[in-house]
Amino acid sequence: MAVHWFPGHMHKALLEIKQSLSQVDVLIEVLDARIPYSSENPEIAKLRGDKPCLKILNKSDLADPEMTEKWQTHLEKDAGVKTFTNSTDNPAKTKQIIDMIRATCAQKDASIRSINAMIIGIPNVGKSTLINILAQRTIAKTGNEPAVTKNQQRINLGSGIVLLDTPGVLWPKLENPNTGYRLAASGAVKDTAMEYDDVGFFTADFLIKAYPDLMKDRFKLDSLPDTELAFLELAAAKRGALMAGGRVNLHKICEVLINELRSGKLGRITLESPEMLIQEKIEMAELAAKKIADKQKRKQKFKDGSLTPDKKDRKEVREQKRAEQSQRMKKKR
Ligand SMILES: Nc1nc2c(ncn2[C@@H]2O[C@H](COP(=O)(O)OP(=O)(O)OP(=O)(O)O)[C@@H](O)[C@H]2O)c(=O)[nH]1
Ligand SMILES: [Mg+2]
Repeated sequence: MAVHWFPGHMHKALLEIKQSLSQVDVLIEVLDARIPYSSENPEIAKLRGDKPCLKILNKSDLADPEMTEKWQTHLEKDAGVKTFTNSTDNPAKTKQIIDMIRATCAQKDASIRSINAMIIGIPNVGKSTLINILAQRTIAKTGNEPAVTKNQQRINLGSGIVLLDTPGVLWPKLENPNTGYRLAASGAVKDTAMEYDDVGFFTADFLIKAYPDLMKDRFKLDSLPDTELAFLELAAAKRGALMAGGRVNLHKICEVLINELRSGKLGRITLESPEMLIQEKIEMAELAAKKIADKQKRKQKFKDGSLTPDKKDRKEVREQKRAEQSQRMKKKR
């Protein structure tokens, strides 16, 4: 199953973000530091043009610090992009964002006096929490579930900066299925729009390969098995996630794994690296090229008149029926 969640309110919110973009001096894209690529909105990337963009790697307290550094270097290769790591445990550092907003705008146009900054990002990434820290008061509603903010909200920070809080949005088509799983694992997708088991298997497969020591520690295992299924079975036995008769409750252990990942109990984990993404992009491009080639082949066959076996069968049946019909007509005459 590929994760898909794009309800009506998100469609509307994405449209409104696109409409407001022209009045915005600087775009603040709040990314999840655990999934900096999967949490980046490709629709906005297409529309941003040369508008300055500050990418906040948020929830960095939950991410692998070494990977966060790698991601910063990778993201800043893009012209006009600056990055900043942020988490709620250091509000004094968070306030540096205000200076960065000013500096970013001054670089582009020194004449800008009043700055409009729009905050965008996937659901549940911490946009409203960030705004409350910058505004030094609880002005935006927050909550540990996706889709808390439903409408745009303007917040005047004083000293010439106006922030626009926006509802968390995903995008209509997740080209890379792994992106869907990572978004779901991080908590950006509503529970009812994902299967815990699918996301749990995907996550377990990644974790036993990328963070084996953290998994051994957390589930008190001497060694790790090779497959995600065997790992989940062992973890379930350790946590008592069993059904009547002692059978393993895979659904339960998948829920445990995802919840502990989201809350940081498994340790500081990043679910993707720049290298993985480069590789996945190549694979997706190959797949897309194959699809186009297959389609062209089908079109060519249609032009040549060479029919597929399936179509041939149907043609024969049609011709047989026509012959029978014609026989019946002849008999009537
Ligand atoms: N560990 C950790 N949790 C955070 C951080 N920032 C925000 N959160 C938590 O993430 C959850 C979501 O925060 P919100 O600010 O409501 O997120 P949002 O992006 O506005 O979400 P929507 O309005 O639903 O799109 C809350 O439970 C916050 O406490 C952070 O830096 N670290
Ligand atoms: Mg919000």
